[in-house]
Amino acid sequence: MSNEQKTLFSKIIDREIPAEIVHEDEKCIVINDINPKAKVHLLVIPKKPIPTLFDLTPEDKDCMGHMMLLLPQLAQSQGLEGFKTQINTGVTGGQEVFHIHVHLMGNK
Ligand code: DGP
Repeated sequence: MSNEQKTLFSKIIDREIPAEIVHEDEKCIVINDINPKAKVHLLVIPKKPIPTLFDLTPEDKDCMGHMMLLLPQLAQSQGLEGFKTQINTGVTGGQEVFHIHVHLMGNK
């Protein structure tokens, strides 16, 4: 993939753009949102650059399940007793970066 075609989040995954990385494993990366809407505002991002939830295929089940299981672990490691999640989907769904990401937001 050429650099112009890469998503912002793929550039962060490839360390071409800096970000505060909270967690990384073989399937996903977790960063602090640059414009936090809560005391803790993380973005959980699959390494595969899937544009939106509409583009998911059965082969993505494992990765998406992995990200769901990671959410409560991340929240606990951030000292949160509760949290909100959000996945904006499509322009009319408020999505700005077309590489799936789960917002994890919480206040202590
Ligand atoms: P969404 O609207 O769901 O596509 O959210 C995109 C989020 O990405 C938004 O909350 C701000 C965040 N964001 C945008 N650019 C950057 C960046 O360069 N670094 C980081 N860490 N977050 C970013």
